[in-house]
Amino acid sequence: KKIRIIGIPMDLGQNQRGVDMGPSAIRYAGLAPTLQALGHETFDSGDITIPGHYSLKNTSLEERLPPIRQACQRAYELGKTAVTNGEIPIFLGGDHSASLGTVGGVSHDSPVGLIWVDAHGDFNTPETSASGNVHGMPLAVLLGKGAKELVDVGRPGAKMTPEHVVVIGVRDLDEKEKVLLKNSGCTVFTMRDIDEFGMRTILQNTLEKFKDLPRIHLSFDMDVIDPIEVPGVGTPSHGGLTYREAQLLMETLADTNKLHSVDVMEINPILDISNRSAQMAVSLMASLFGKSII
Ligand code: DIR
Ligand code: MN
Ligand code: MN
Ligand code: MN
Repeated sequence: KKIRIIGIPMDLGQNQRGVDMGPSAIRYAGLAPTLQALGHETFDSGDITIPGHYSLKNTSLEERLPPIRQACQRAYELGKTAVTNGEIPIFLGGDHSASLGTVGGVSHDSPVGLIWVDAHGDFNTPETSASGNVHGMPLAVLLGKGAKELVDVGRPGAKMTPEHVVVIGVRDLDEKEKVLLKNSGCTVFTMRDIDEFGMRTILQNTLEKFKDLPRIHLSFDMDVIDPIEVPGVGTPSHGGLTYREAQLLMETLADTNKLHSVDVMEINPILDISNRSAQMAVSLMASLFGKSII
């Protein structure tokens, strides 16, 4: 396969420094050579320029919206170009706000099934958000809710319908966000569901839901994995996926041959231990792109 690597060193969607180094950390952990060893061709577009980056600290949501919008617009365009050229883009975050651009771009001409794997719902709007951080909002934006300048990135209006969205691994929702997500029409598999039914059943249900969709976009927030295994994230949340559960998700998606595009988000090497989280991300990508144990 032809794989397009696109770095999005976005850090304006939250308040911790260092998540902009996520793309470098994942490259340093050997993403491209690992994929090449599996027989794929890789192309690296480098990093998107994030306007206002480094200079917009401690500013309001209003001030951050224009630069976030601009960066997401660029992510949209690069995603659109990659899939038009028959490449599978891997977007490297950066905070998760960038995905409001990537998902729109890769679904520009036909719908994708979106699997949002995250400790959080990312379903806040400026009205419900306690933090004001855009990385807590991108899934709502993709469904057309929230700041209009974000909803209209790439093309006007919602990019996803709720029937095409499955959320996996949530365990940390804000109170008002909980109501929005519950009433959104998206399918949500919480950590409790994973505990009760197991990752295999959750994935079977997800793929059954997407059986008529030929393409899947995986938006993977690394904070879905337990912080014992992935400490390098800005908003760690206890009680997360094990490494093996995350691997099973990747292996199962690889078997479908439907992978269209992927986001690997929220790695912050400043908060990490010896780049472990990026190494984890690379080994997950290896499984997603076909590495099998035997
Ligand atoms: C929280 C945290 N719900 C917020 N969200 C995070 O700021 O809206 N998303 N960390 O990944
Ligand atoms: Mn997220
Ligand atoms: Mn998260
Ligand atoms: Mn986040």
